[in-house]
Formats: sequence, C-alpha cells, structure tokens
Amino acid sequence: MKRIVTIQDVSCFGKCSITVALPIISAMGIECAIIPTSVLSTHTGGFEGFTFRDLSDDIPKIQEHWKKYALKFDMIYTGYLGSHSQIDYVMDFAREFRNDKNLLFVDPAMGDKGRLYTGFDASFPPHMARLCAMADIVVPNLTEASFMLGIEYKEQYDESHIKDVLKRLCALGAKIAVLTGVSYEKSTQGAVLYDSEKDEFYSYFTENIPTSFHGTGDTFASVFAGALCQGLSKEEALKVAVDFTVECIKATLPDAENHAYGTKFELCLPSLINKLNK
Ligand code: PXL
Repeated sequence: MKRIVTIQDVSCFGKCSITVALPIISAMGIECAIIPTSVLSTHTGGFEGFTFRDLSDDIPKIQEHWKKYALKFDMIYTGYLGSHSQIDYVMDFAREFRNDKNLLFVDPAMGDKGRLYTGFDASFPPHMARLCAMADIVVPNLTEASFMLGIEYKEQYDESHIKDVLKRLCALGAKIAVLTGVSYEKSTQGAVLYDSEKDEFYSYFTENIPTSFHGTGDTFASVFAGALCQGLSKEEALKVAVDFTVECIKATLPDAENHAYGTKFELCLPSLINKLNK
C-alpha cells in the first residue's frame, strides 16, 4: 500500500486543504498521514472573522517523533501554508523525509483570479517559490505562478505564454510543473504540464463550466498526487484529476448559490474509485 503525508491547514468548515485531501487520497486506496499546519474555523475565501491557530511549532516536533520510527512516505504533498515559518519548517521536513524513490509534490495554494488570498502579502510568493524549487512536481494556477515568477498576471493569454510560464517554473528548480485552470477559449479549460527532464508538454482540456467553487484546486491536486502515487502516467493522472474536478463542479451546480464555499465532491468519490479501477 502506498503512503502519502499531506501538510496543509485544517479549515474546520469550508471543504478545502486537509478535509478534501484526506478523503480523496483514502478513497484512492492510499494511506494518508497528515500534518495540520494551522486550524482555521473556516477557509479565508468569503468568510469574515475566521479564527487562525498557528501550529507551526508542532511541525518540527512531529518530524522528530516520526524520525524515531523511521517512517517512510511515497509522497510528501504540501498545500496551503499560512506563514513564512511554516514554509521553512516544511522545507526542513522535506529534506529529512525525502529519498531517491519518493516525490515532493507542492501545491503553492495562495491565490486565484490575479489576487493573493486574504492574509498574504507580496513577500509570501517568493518564499513559496523556494519550496517549489525543491519539488519534483508543482501545481500552481496562473495567479500563483505569476506571483512566484514576478511577472504580470494575464487574464487573456495564448499557448506560448503558458509554455513560457511552465518553463520558468521549472527553471526555478521544479522537475515537473503543471498549470491548472488554463483556458485558451471560453468553451474549454484544463491543465498543461511541462516535464523539464524530457522537455515535453502534455495537456488535457475538457468543457469549461463558468461557475467557480472554492477548493477545486485542492481537489485537482489531491487526485493528481494520488494518481501519480498509484503509478498512473502523467497523461493519465492529468486526465483523471481534471475530469474528477469537473465532475465535482457539475454535481454542485444545481445548488451553486448555497455551495460557493466548496463542491459536493463526496458524491463523486465512488466515480473516482471506478475511474482508477478501469
Ligand atoms: O483552497 C485553498 C485554501 C486552503 N486553506 C485555506 C484557504 C484556502 C483558500 O482560500 O483559505 C485556509
């Protein structure tokens, strides 16, 4: 059985980060250990007055304890991190638990639609870029990539811009970069991957549903990470992750006004299991 450790916050209500990653990775038949980096009453998108308990200091203590048991992970998957020190601790953790067989998978969750999430300032993306530089795989959206690279965020772009951004992300140090939420025309969206060792691009596009829900980046990242960990090829993993994310959006659409805070991904888990068994 494969084993992933995912390091991100617990948003108690709102369906993102660990409350998405844990059920998805478990449903994919992978053991999922967690390191909660902070506990928030809700995620920071659309809720006012959320609580934030910083658990940064627990990260090195958990690391020391796990070292005694020589725990091994097939993948270290990091998501939303709430402070500079959390990024530093996570980099330490990765140095300790990385080996020549496992993968460091980084989702630099910190913004969308050209803006950083509440709580982050301009000093945060360059710090996150240092974690991305260590990674085997990074999966930002175009907002996060643009902030990390210090380039203008474009609403409208073409394929050459996306390819250029992907190459620059790999030039930071990541082996493979994926841009999520790419849409060259209104009717389609998907993800584009660049493998810097092979100098190859892969993309997968499907229908674009013009309603956005919170947490879909976390859904994509969890499925993509799980699928790679289960040994699917990069192309297959991309397709499964994009298709599943769209399925979750479609399952939520009839009740969209009550569910902007997160998708009804739970209803789609049986279908994810079927996709993997095919
Ligand atoms: O979905 C990314 C995410 C994760 N965790 C927290 C967030 C967000 C996005 O806003 O606020 C706490």
